[in-house]
Parts: sequence; structure tokens; C-alpha cells
Amino acid sequence: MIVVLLGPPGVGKGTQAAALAGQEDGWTHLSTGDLLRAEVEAGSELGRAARRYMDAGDLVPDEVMVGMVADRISRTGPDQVLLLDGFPRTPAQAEALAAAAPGGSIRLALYFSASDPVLEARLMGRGRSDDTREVIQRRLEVYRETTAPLIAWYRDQGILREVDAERSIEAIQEDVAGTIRSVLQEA
Ligand code: B4P
Repeated sequence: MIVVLLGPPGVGKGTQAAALAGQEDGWTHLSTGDLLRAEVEAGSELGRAARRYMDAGDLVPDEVMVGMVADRISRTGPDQVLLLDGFPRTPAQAEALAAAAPGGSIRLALYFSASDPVLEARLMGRGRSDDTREVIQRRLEVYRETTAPLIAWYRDQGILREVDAERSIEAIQEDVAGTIRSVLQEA
């Protein structure tokens, strides 16, 4: 089963996906942000190209992102849980995901929500190189314009659940784990 984690930058998608994958057998975390940062770190051609976008708070082009994850997604077995963190982020990526995923495997989209002041405080506290005030504003703007429409897309498919992400990390983790387990049992 593929679980899509949606929500603005800094809402805690990566924090939750990493914690859940560490706690549950057969649950894996795929973060496109982490894949990109590994390419940047390795100094690859892709990493050098991606860095320009990431440092500006813009999205890396769809064709690069789809190429990075399509194979991994197509290999998701029915008993596995793939926590997709940061992908899709555009309507084109959502279409590509639907085409690459095994039939009926996308059964849950978790929409993590928190207010802008909370997001900004968390991102400033994290202190990654793309977590400056100016770049954070740009990322929030890009999120609202390009990624937020996916909330309605998954709601229309009847698989969207909203998660109040202003609670403690532990409270959110327990809530999300319970939601995923209940959807797994519906199979
Ligand atoms: P990402 O790596 O996906 O980063 P993010 O959205 O900023 O963070 P996330 O929501 O996972 O928050 P986190 O858990 O870290 O993207 C980075 C860049 O990569 C993008 O801007 C873009 O350029 C590029 N990119 C990635 N995917 C792409 C795609 N598909 N297409 C195009 N471009 C793409 O949490 C943030 C902080 O809050 C942490 O310090 C954490 O400890 C804290 N925190 C979390 N939960 C908390 C809680 N409940 N209470 C208190 N603090 C909490």
C-alpha cells in the first residue's frame, strides 16, 4: 500500500515517516527531499542541477522527480507500506504516481496541517541551508500555488485524512499509525 504524505514545508512529514518506518516492520520511508540532498552531497550532475532549485525554494522539475521514484513505486508489494514523503508535489507528479503505482495500491493520503507561524518556527529551528526566512516564504508560496491543489484531488478520490500536526510528535505518530493500520485492515 502506498501512503501519500501531503502538507506544507516543515509540517513534520519527514519526522513522522522516519519514526513510523523505524517502528513498524515492512513500512518504508521514501523522501524525495532526502534523495535530492544525497545527490547534492555526492556532487552528482543531478545534485548540482537540483541544488539551484532547492536553494531558491523552488520545485525541482517534474521529469527529474518522476524518474527518481517511478521504479521504486512500481515495486511496492501488497503487504508493504510505502510512506511517500514529499512526492507528489505537483498535479503532473500526482498523475505520474497514479500511472506507476500498482492498481489499487494508493489507498491513503494524509494531509498534515499547521499554521504558518508554527511552520516558520519549526523550519527556523531546524536550520537546514534552505531554511532561511526568505527561502521559507518562497517555499510556502510554491506550496500554496502548486502542491495544495492535490488536497482536493485526493479528497475527491475519497482517500484523504487530515492530521492536526500542531500536536506533539508522539501524539501525531500514534494517531497516524492507527489510521494506517485501520486502512490496511480494510483490504
Ligand atoms: P523536503 O525535504 O520534503 O522538506 P520539508 O517539506 O521542508 O520538510 P517536512 O515537512 O518533512 O518537515 P520535517 O519533518 O523535516 O523538501 C526540500 C526541498 O526539496 C523542496 O523545497 C524542493 O526544492 C525539493 N523537493 C523535494 N521533493 C520534491 C518533489 N517531489 N518535486 C520537486 N521538488 C522537490 O520537520 C521540520 C522541523 O519541525 C524539524 O526540525 C522537526 O524536528 C520539527 N517537528 C516536526 N514535527 C514536530 C512536532 N509535532 N512538534 C514540534 N516540532 C516538530
